Parts: sequence; structure tokens; C-alpha cells
Amino acid sequence: MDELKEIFRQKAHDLKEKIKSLLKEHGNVKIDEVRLEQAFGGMRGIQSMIWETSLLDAQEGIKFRGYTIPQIQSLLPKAPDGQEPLPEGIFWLMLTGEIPTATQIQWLSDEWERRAVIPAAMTRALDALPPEVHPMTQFSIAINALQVDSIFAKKYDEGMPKSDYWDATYEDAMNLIARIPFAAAHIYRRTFKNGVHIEADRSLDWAANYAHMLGLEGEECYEMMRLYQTIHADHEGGNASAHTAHLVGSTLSDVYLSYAAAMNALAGPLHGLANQEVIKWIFEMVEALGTRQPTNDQIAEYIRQTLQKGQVIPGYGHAVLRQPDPRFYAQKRFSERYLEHDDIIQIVWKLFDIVPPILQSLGKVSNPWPNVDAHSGAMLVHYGLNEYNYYTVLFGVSRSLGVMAAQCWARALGFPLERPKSLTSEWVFDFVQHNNDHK
Ligand code: CMX
Repeated sequence: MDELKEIFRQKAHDLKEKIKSLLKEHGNVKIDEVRLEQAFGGMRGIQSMIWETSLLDAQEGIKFRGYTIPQIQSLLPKAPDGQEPLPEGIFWLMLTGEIPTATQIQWLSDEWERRAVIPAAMTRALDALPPEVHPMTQFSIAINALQVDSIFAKKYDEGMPKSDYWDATYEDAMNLIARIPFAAAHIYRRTFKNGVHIEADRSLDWAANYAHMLGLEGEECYEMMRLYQTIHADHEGGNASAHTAHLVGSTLSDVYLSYAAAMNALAGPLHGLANQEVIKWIFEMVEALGTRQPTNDQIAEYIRQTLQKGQVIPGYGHAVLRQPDPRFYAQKRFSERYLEHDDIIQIVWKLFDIVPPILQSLGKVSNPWPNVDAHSGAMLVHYGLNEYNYYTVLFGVSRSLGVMAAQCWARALGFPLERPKSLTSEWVFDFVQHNNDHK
């Protein structure tokens, strides 16, 4: 058994035992109560699911196994001469709770490279699609096509015992992560580069090789991709994509099916698609104003016009966060180092000053601050990745790391089929009436 799998196996075994005795002694403890407005309001904030890999704090932002974004940037192994964390490290951390060594990360990088065998079913499925199909739709189809190689599905069919579910899930998760950049790069090149594909450079790490296969070259691009893939990896379990994976996985669908479902959720404009919406909106503004160097007053006026049209300002607001997203700051710091003089980056920074007070003045926006999507597009454009309807795929590739680590945990802890109770409005009216009558 490889070292990563053995560490995970041991930790999962120990935690499973602890949870068993916890539930035996304290299974009736209340950890939350549900208000009517939450039931009608997208179940916001209801504490009702377990997700091991990360936890979101409204003020401090995402913490991966207790480590903030600046901490993981400083602690996780980096490429030689690099300053940004390697995404291999965030996966190791999420799966084991331990900061890996450089040697462990080199092994993981090599292991993913070894597992990156692409089934012909995937390329055939993609190449049958017209190129105008949205890249996220192509991505979802590609992931479903990769499912042909699911070890879990095959072994389940052969009568695998429950005690082996975690093992087959780990194998699938590792294969999926290894293969997903190839699927994503294939989509980009077939859609936007006339099907001229770029051979993998197997000497590169996972993120750098993905950048390379897209056609983004050079150490600075690779560093950007390492950062991008690390910070988008996970955002606790309640967000739409992670929660979808959790729900679908709970039916014992294999990780390919649950991750494909997650990507369909990520493709919505209130979730992952916001990253393409941000840059689209910025470019529309630049065109409407006739300048790439608008003044603050021009930008403020354009924001008001967007709001008057009944539209949201993409990249701003969040269902949980109540401070600027630390992932926004991580990208800002990167851009201050490399991209300070880029006009579009300058606009992103101006928006950071101008949007929040305007949203605050509406009196209804819970969080006027930028989220992760507010910054990423400007960096991608700088490095030549201008096709913004591809951006959510980049986000999705990164999300595979969190979703796969979480699926391994869900299987190892033996989480059951998810099945919350729903109600009708009529039931609710009757319930409230009944409560009033008995006051
Ligand atoms: N621009 C304009 N209005 C906004 C807004 C924004 N950026 N963010 C919130 N609001 C509005 C909401 O539309 C809502 O208005 P109504 O009551 O008229 O419907 C009101 O403020 C209250 O909403 P909220 O409690 O602040 O926000 P929610 O938790 O309901 O929604 C989110 C959160 C992210 C969907 C919302 O802020 C939004 O639409 N932002 C823009 C899209 C975006 O950037 N999404 C990416 C989020 C990150 C991710 O999940 O990937």
C-alpha cells in the first residue's frame, strides 16, 4: 500500500472509531435548530453535514485542516525556485490533515503522472460534440465518459464488501485527479485552438503540466496556475458543487458520477460561472466607456447602471463570508508581484475600492466584499487565456482535489445515503397556525 493511502487508512480508521463512541454517548446532542426563514432561504447556515477537508469561517475565510490561505501558501511545498504552493500539497493536507514533505509531494506528482492514462472513450465523447457546446457542458460529459474506468463501479458489480469501499474510492479519486487536467486541456484546445493539442510534459508538476497543455508557458504562468489550483480546491461542504458531490456520492455512485454532478452545479452563474461573468462584465464596461483606464467616477456610474438593470455585480457577495475573501487577497498579492501594470488588473483593484460602499448603500446585501471570482479572470487574461467561457473549467479542475479528498473520507467513515426531510408550504402554514392556536 502506498504511503498516502496507508496514512489515510489509519487516520480514517481511528476517526471512525471515535465517531462511533461519540454517537453512542452523545448522539442526541443538538447542534442546531432550523428557522422557517432558513427552510425557505436556501438552507443557509443550517449545521447539518460533516465535511472533513476544510471549514469556512465567515470572518477568516476558508481553513484547510485548520490552516488559512496565507499559512498554506507559506507551509506547503513549492516548485524549485517557486513561491506558490503545489496543489499536490493541498490534496495531501486535505486527505491526511498533515503538511506533506517535499519528498512526499514529489512522489504524489509522479504518481498522478503515472495514473494519467486517458481512456479513448473520453476523447471520442468530446470529439463528437460541436465546439460551440459550452466548455462546462463538455467538461461534465468528459468526466462521465472517464467513468468507464471506475474501479469502484467494477468492484461493486463484482460484489465488493463494504469494508473495501474506501480503498476503491481512493484508487478512483487518484486516477480522476491525474486525468482531469488532460480532459480539461483537450476541451480548451479543441474548442479554441482548432483541435491542435499539446503533448503533456511529464517532467512538470500537475498544475504546471495543465498550464503547459493549455498553451500557457513559462515559470510565471506555472506559478499562477499552482496558486489558482490550490486556492480553489475546497470551500467546506455546503457550497453547491461540494454538496452536490456529497449527495450524489451518498447513493454509492462512484466519484466520476458525483464529481460530474458537482461540475453541473459549479456551472451555475451564482456559483462557479461567476468567474466568467466578472471578466465579461469588465470587458463590457471597458467597451462601453471606451477606455481601459476608466476613472473611479466612470466605474461607479457603470456599477449603478448594472444594478439599475436588476443585475448583480459579479464577483461580489457571498452566502457565508462577511469579509473580503482571502483567496481574493492571495491573487492580489500575486498580481502585485507580477502584474501591477496591467490595465485590467488595475480595474479589478479599483472595483475593490468602489463596489463595496455602493453595495452597502443598497441596505440589503449581506456581504459587499469581493469573492474569489473577482480577481481570477484578470490574471488569466494577462497570461493570454482570453476565452472566458472556459474559466469555470479551471475552477472545476481545482475542485476535483477537495471533492475527491472528501469522497474518500465519506466512504471511509461509511456515511449513509443523504435524505433530509422536505415539507410543503401547506404543511408549514398549518404548523404555524397550530402553534399560534396553542399559545
Ligand atoms: N450585486 C448586487 N446585489 C447583490 C449582490 C451583488 N454582488 N450580492 C447580493 N446581492 C443582493 C441579492 O441579489 C439579494 O437581493 P434580493 O433580496 O433583491 O434578491 C440581496 O442582496 C441579499 O442577498 P445576500 O444575502 O447578500 O446574498 P445571498 O447569500 O443570497 O447570495 C451570492 C450570495 C453569492 C449568490 C450573491 O452575493 C451574488 O449573486 N453575487 C454575485 C455572483 C457571484 O459573485 N457569485 C460567486 C460566489 C462565489 C461562489 O460560490 O463561487
